[in-house]
Amino acid sequence: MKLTGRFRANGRTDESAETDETDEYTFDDLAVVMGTYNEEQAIAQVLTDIDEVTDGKAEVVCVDGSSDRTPEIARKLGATVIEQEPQGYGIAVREAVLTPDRPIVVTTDCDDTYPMEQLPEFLELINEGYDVVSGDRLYYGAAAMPAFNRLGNHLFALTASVLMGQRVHDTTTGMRAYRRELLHEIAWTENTGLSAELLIRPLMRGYDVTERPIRYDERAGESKLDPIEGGLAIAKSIVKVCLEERIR
Ligand SMILES: Nc1nc2c(ncn2[C@@H]2O[C@H](COP(=O)(O)OP(=O)(O)O)[C@@H](O)[C@H]2O)c(=O)[nH]1
Ligand SMILES: [Mg+2]
Repeated sequence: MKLTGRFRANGRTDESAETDETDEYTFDDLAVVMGTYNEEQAIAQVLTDIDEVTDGKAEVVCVDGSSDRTPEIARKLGATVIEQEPQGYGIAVREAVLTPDRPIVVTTDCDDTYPMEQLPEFLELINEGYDVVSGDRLYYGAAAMPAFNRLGNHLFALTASVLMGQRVHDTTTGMRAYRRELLHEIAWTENTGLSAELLIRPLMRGYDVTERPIRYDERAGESKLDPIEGGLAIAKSIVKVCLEERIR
């Protein structure tokens, strides 16, 4: 486990920053978490990919609201499954990110769209000192994303950038790595807009956040988010969270 930490942008230094400790986080320190809602077409592939890439070392947590075989498949493949009535993306993902005891928490969707093969790169960036590493799907064009969603995601990122005064490129990505401690230091309020909130609050509080390009694949199974209703909720969350952080 890594004990070192560089000077933190929010003004704190990790306790052992002055020691010569050079150990780094490994996959044994990593938990991959997700909300799962009727994802039986995708879950086996997603969990197998995580297992292969991390040599079976990452802990996997699924917060599940399914009525299909998703939780059964997840348990069979070694994941911890927390059952929860389906109440929306953010209610599930908030529970998921707060569950692991491991120091690094990575989120993903359970739809086979996110590149688990980039987990080593995300871990490496945390080891370099970042608090949050955020996957930017729009960098490579996100051709697999419906055009309406792609346009919406560009607009969300632009709006958030203007309101924050810092350029971000993908505010609604499902794939990020976080230091566990920051997930517990901040109070999370959003549901559909949680993904944006998980980027905006750390950024506006001075944590070290970086975006990295990721590939984005065709989804296996149906999307659980309505593009119009969900898009409006996300836009509202972005404005609300940015304003709250400004006056904090
Ligand atoms: N447990 C739970 N998971 C959810 C809920 N809504 C969405 N999810 C999961 O959250 C992730 C993101 O949803 P997804 O349909 O991929 O959204 P999209 O990427 O915008 O199309 C997926 O893994 C879903 O299964 C919910 O109400 N409860
Ligand atoms: Mg998805």
